[in-house]
This record gives sequence, structure tokens and C-alpha cells, in this order.
Amino acid sequence: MPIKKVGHYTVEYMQILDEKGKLDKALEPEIPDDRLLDLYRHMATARDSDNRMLALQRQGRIGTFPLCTGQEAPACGAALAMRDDDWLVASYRERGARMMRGEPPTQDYLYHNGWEEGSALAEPKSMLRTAPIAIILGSQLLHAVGIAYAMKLRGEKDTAVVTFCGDGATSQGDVHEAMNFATVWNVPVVFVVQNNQWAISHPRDKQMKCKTIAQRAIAYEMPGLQIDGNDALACYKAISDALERARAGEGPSLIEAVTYRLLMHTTADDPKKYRSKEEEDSWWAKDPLIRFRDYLKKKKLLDDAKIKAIDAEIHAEVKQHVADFEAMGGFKMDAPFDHVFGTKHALIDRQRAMFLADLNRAQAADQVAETAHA
Ligand SMILES: Cc1ncc(C[n+]2csc(CCOP(=O)(O)OP(=O)(O)O)c2C)c(N)n1
Ligand SMILES: [Mg+2]
Repeated sequence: MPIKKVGHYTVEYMQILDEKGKLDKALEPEIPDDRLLDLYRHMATARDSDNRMLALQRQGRIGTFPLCTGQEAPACGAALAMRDDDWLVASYRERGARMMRGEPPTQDYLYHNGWEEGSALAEPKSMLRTAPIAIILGSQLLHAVGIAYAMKLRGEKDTAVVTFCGDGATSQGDVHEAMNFATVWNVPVVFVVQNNQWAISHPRDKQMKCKTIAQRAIAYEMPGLQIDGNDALACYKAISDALERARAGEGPSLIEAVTYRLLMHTTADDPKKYRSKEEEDSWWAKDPLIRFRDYLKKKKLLDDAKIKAIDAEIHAEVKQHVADFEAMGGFKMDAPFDHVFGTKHALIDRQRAMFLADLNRAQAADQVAETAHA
């Protein structure tokens, strides 16, 4: 019997606005001017917040946090492509997307200062559907598929889920399970992998043999596309197209956004220990924010004076959010127990009582020690 070909594949790459600012007119998405400006505003706000948070962390005014500088395009592009009723199930680098979907920036500061209240949605009724930040790599993809499955069971039409993870997270079993079930159940979910070349100090080529992450989609029988993740227009278009397919009942898609983490993994990391300045410089030259800003300048939506004014406004807003955060108080030490289940549960009540008893004992011991010291 001759050996037959039972499968073959190609992996496509999409770029609309290249590193030099050259635009592919045929692929340019139609986005109203105010939405384009909103996209710039949020990408720039995410960048400014990163800088501000970094300064706060160095001054001991906020805890360790992950930076999103250089990775604003996939997150904000996704938020622009999404509708209010869709769900965002993100990882920890999608600062811009969270803000764009209406999450108060103070939530981000609370979360990264260790307050559980940072995970709670401030006004659940008016809040756009945004899941809490996920730190356990890949776990959120299972949640995303679960939410998409629930949408299907409930007969929700026209809603979909966008979920994010990193290149390193794709080595987790959870990611395989999520992608497999998403296609088996044909649920409306878009998987966006932010391939930023590194999993902390571990380079991409040491964690996977495959040349692209997008090609993994073929094994699950879903569309897979690699895009320039520093090109905001490509991010918006690829995610919009995938959302359209999901809404039309055509199931999940995988998008690999090729990008770069321009700063440290978290504030506890020093990338100089494992990557070269040449490598970093080559990616600064592809900065997604500058590239998109220059596109808007060419479209005459921005000029230097407008950019200066918007950037100053953003800076003042971020400063105000930090002031609001620092003025907050009244946090509950036992807040985590409030959110484990949607309804009360005897086991959780018992654990909360044990935790509070321990806490009271520790605080009383501190008091005794302080009094003795005085
Ligand atoms: C299940 C699990 N294992 C290990 C970690 C520790 N950890 C946190 S971030 C990280 C690297 C993740 O790399 P990648 O998925 O590429 O995302 P990036 O940080 O580059 O955005 C690791 C190993 C974790 N959070 N969860
Ligand atoms: Mg990574």
C-alpha cells in the first residue's frame, strides 16, 4: 500500500503596520477615529502605569508586579475588538486590556500590594465581564473554556471569550486540555498567546522545539495564525476575525502574537543577567506604542502638540489613581474567604474561623511583645 498524505499544513503570519511604519492598505482594518485614539490612549496609559508602578515599587510603596511595557498591542487590540458582553480571561500582563474594559486602575494597585480586594470587581453590576488576574500559568485557559461552554449551554448568542497566556505557559498541561476541549465542544473562545520570547530567564527555543506556537492549532483542528504582536492593527484585526468566527458558531482560534517584554519579568527580576543589550535594543526599535502613534500622526489624528497634551493628561490621571489607592484603607484580612464560593459553605466558614483565631493570637502576642519592649 502506498503511504498517503493524510494531513498537511501551512502557518500564516500577519503584519499590517511594519517596524518602519509601512502600511498594508489591503489589510488595514476599518476603525472609527475615536476608537483609534482610544486605543492609543489606553496603550499609553498602560505604559505610564508601568513606569509609575516601577517607581512606587522601588520606593517600597507597592509590592512586586509584572510589567507590560512592549506588550500593550495584543492586550489593547483585543479589548478594542471585544464587545461589553464578552469575557476577558487574562493572565498578568494585560494591564491595558483590563483598564480598557473599565476596571478601575486602583484594583491593579490593590492587587499588587497584596490586598485581596484587588481581585474583587468594584461594581459587579456595571462591570464589564473581566475575570481576576491569573498567576497560575495556563489555569485561566481552562476557566475561559468553561465560561465559553457555559455560554453555549445557556444559548447565549453573540458572546465570546478572549483568553491570554504566555509562550512558557503553553508548556503546561492545562493549556493542552483547554485547547482540546475547546475544539471538541466547539466553544466560542479565542486563545491569544503572547510570545514575548522569554519565560522569566528561559528562552523560547529551550522550552519548545516547534518553530511557531500557532502551528499547534493544527493538531486541535482550529485556525491558527501568527501575527506581529507589536503591530496594534494586526492584533485588532486577528482577534476581531477570530471573534467573528466564534460568534458565528465556528468555534475557537489560536493567535500567536510575537512580541517582547521590554523590561523585567517582574520587579524581582534583572534581565541583564540573561539577555543582551543588543537583543533588547533590537526590540525597542519595534516599540508598538511609537509605531501606532506614528500611524495616527500620518492619519492626521495626532500631531506633536496633541500627543504632548494627551500624554500629560494620562500622566496626571495615573498620578491621581495612585493617590486614590494610597488613600484607601479598611481592608479585611479574611477577604479571601469571601470569594472562594459564590454561596456560603460550612468548610470555608470553619477555615475562616481558624484563620481569624490564629490572627488574633498572633496580634495579641505582638501586643505583649511591644508592651514588654516599651
Ligand atoms: C503553574 C506555574 N508554574 C510556575 C509558575 C512560576 N512562573 C511565573 S511566571 C513564569 C514564566 C512564564 O512565562 P510565560 O508563560 O512565557 O509568560 P511571561 O511571563 O513571559 O508573560 C513562571 C515559570 C507559575 N506562576 N505557575
Ligand atoms: Mg513569555
